[in-house]
Amino acid sequence: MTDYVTVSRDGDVAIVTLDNPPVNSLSHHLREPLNAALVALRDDAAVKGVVLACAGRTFVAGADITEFGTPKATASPNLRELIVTLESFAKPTVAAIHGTAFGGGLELAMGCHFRVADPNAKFGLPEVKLGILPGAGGTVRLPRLIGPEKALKVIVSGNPIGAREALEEGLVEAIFESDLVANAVKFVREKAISGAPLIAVRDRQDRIAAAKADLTGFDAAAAELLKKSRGLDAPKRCVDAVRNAVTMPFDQALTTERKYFVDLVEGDQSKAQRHLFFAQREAAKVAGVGPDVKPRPVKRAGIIGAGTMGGGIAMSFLNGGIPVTILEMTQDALDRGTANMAKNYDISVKRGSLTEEAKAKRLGLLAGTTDYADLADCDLIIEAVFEEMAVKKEVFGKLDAIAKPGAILASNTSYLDVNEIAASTSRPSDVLGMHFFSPANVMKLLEIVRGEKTAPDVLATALDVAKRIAKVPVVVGVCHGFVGNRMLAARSAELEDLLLEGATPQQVDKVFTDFGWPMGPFAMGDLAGLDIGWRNRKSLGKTAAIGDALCEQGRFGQKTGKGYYIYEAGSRAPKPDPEVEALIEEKAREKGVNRRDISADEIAERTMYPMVNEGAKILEEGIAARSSDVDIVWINGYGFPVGKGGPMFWAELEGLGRIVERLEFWHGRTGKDVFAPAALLKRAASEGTGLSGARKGKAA
Ligand code: 3H9
Repeated sequence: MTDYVTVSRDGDVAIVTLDNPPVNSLSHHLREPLNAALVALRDDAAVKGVVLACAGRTFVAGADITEFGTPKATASPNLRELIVTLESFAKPTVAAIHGTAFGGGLELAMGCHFRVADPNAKFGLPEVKLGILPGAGGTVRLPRLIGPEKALKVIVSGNPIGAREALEEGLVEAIFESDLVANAVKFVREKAISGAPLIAVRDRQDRIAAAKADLTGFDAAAAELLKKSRGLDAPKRCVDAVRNAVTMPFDQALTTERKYFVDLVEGDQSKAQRHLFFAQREAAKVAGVGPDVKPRPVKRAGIIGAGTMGGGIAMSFLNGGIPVTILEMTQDALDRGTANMAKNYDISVKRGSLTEEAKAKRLGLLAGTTDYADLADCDLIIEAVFEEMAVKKEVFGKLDAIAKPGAILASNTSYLDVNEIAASTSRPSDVLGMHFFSPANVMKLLEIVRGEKTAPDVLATALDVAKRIAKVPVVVGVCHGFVGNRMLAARSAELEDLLLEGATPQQVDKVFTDFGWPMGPFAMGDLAGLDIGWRNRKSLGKTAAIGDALCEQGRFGQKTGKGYYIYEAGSRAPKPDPEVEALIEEKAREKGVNRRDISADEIAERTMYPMVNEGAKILEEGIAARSSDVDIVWINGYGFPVGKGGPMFWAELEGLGRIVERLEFWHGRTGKDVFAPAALLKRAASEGTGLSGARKGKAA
């Protein structure tokens, strides 16, 4: 017995309790005593049955991810060996599951003859989200318990199922409303007394028999699931492995699963996805906001503006169970906004992702008003009005007058100076930015903008609210465009010139989609509406020869059927348009630019390297606290491909030295600022520290 594993007795039943906080992951220091305890119990004739349970907030949440890539990951006893020990028991074994039985935790539980659970327990094999597949028999045993098609869905999506579903599907044998371990003891004793034959999961054939005879349904389900695999290798391997569970003998399928696991875990995609797992958790840790800083209670949120953004933000709060008062200038605008929200919920109901009851419950939490006084009881008020400083200041002046003491005032600004907004109130310490991304009810990212005077408990509240409304928060400092939009501007800076110099929109977009972005920048512009940027440019006195000419012709993108591409009626598929190519050539002639062939490498270098460069400047200035925070912004707000781990992680794989060298090349050739390598980037490259370890300070 050790601190990590204790064995106690209830008569002739042994209870093995694992205790490896915070989530009972299967670290080597736990596996060793666990295996020893199991071997002793297996050989102890006085023990008639065994309960495997966990202390703390959860059952085992998986293998210890921090061990991956270290000798500890494979040191004996490994998880597969542990499961073999469990499966060799001639007396009944039961896993008593509360919290989350995830990954290796569920695999361990499937090594037992039986599983019983708390009603709130969740079961999942989320390995795919780490770029791997279950590597200790999960793909071979789960189909034997719940059937290959259901197992496929659980494994390829990585999403958990609840206790009731697990019971219906046959993954667990019983749910106990209370006294889980005591009931598990009773359960296993009854099994021991009954003397009924014990069948290990590996020997079960009943649930895979139908698929063995005919895999047509399985293959169709797999093809459907793989449509969402976005260039990632792990989902494909999950499908192969579950298929093998049906077509191969157990041991062969297990060995093949292991091989797939090793290949994936050593690959860049999994490294990237594991980086993101820890990066997301790191991002929630904010300097000056320790566990002693308590969030303020938020029982009601106020949202100003019921347009696309305000409506989406309001829906996020309603989805998180937080009542909302939404304000618009006129009753008409308010009615339109709330009708849009109801329409969005209707779509979810039609799709089957929301029930009518849930929809009614959410809308029941919504109150509309045209009177600022009705926001007086809100604990947090977020404005999503027109992106102009004077308008924002006017709104904040009104809020300052009516909001109760201690209420938090947030701006959803995408670019503006939060310090200036805060200074327009009498309570700048209660002000911060909460920058949502469109569509706000869908996109996960929340940039929390910390002003100079923002109080620590105000930040803590924003972080707490983000968790309640299922957003991924990243705290950033004040600058034009914060982290995401500032880097986006750098990524976009060369787009017009690339077209003028010889590229086509489709050629540029292909470089992006080949890289793994869901869309290229021109198709994205067409989707968002080219008139937005046009208006913005006009207000700033800026021009873009091609972008402006398209808008002057009424080519605003998808909504007008034409933009950088042409769209057939009712279609969202971009088709290259010879008229656009002619227009680009004409603009190049006017500007005296000689068009030439532009390679895919050049396009990547002139768009993605400046994006990384700007990220390094952002780190140097302390606008983002860590390079991994920048990655989280881009993964959750801009569709950066998950398998590449975010721009800063990707940059390190690409080679910082190479990026600096090419930036210098383009800087020398064009003299443009976007290519001037950031001092921090140069230092990280020359000192070999990587971006996360790079020193901040004077230029190299
Ligand atoms: C696997 O099992 C492979 C096998 O098939 C094959 C092997 C051969 N390891 O998320 P939280 C840390 S792959 C190490 O904030 P919550 C986490 O970093 C694994 N550390 O809590 C954080 O640390 P810190 C498959 C882990 O309550 C702390 O625990 N399993 C692990 O919001 C608290 O985490 C998974 O992918 C781990 N496995 O959520 C499950 N898990 O405090 C991954 C967590 O220093 N885990 N940590 O920042 C989760 O999904 C969530 O942590 C869970 C709890 C839902 C369990």
